[in-house]
Amino acid sequence: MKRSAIYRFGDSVFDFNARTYVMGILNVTPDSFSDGGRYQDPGRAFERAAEMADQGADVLDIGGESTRPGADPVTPEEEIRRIVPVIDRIAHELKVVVSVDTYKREVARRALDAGAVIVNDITALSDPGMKDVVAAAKASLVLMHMQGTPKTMQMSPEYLNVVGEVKGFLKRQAAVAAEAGISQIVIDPGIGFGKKLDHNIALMRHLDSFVDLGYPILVGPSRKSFLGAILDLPPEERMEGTAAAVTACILNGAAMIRVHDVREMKRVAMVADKIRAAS
Ligand code: HH2
Repeated sequence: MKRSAIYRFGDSVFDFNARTYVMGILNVTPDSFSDGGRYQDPGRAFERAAEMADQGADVLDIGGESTRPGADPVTPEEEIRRIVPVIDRIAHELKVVVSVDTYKREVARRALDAGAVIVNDITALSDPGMKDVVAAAKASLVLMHMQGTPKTMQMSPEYLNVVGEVKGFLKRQAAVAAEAGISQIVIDPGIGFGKKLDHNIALMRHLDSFVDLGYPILVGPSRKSFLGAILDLPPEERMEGTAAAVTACILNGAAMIRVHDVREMKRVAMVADKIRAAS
């Protein structure tokens, strides 16, 4: 079924047929794999948010718990303490759509009250109360695929058919979300979440096979370890690799990219969009 490619996030209209949208990453955490520890202070987090908005971010995704491989979970109270003041200020002072990166219903509820309009759930509704929180707030939902949990997901991820299994999972979870009354759903294959190098590559190479589910596709390859595995470089030197992955994903149907390097990836997306649109 072909669904509308036009989504409304608060006052902002996103036409996913027209271009690829950029989601900037803001981790208000001590331990995220790339920007951990840099934006724990709410003032610095806001400055970084303003900088990304200025660089052309359409959405800012605010997270308060690292989900890098091996990370320990934090309590909802701690996550709320980290992110709610930052979300509140960004939502009131910047002209950007705010997304909250959480899989916990209490955190989502507080973030939505503070001005977030998208819940980015990396567990695609593992918390059974999440769908009702999102539906009640008339918010939008990102459903991401992960095999296992961040603590254990990279130990030995296995698939018989990674593209088919991830697609089937996202289709089922999108149906659950739609049934709960959530009308704006975005799907994400979850690059790096319980996936080996070849799994990540297959998902990006065959991203076009998710298009017929009818939902905008988000991908988050930014600075991830599959790039480190290919290039043998640390996270801060993976920008060119990120650009290559972003381009491939856009040509294969991505509607939104989740990135650290907003200014650079916005430029990459503009060029990739031109090539995608050409006849
Ligand atoms: N990746 C990360 C976190 N959230 N959400 C979606 N929808 N897609 C992703 O690929 C994704 C995500 C991991 O990256 P990051 O936020 O940079 O690091 P950390 O989890 O260490 O905070």
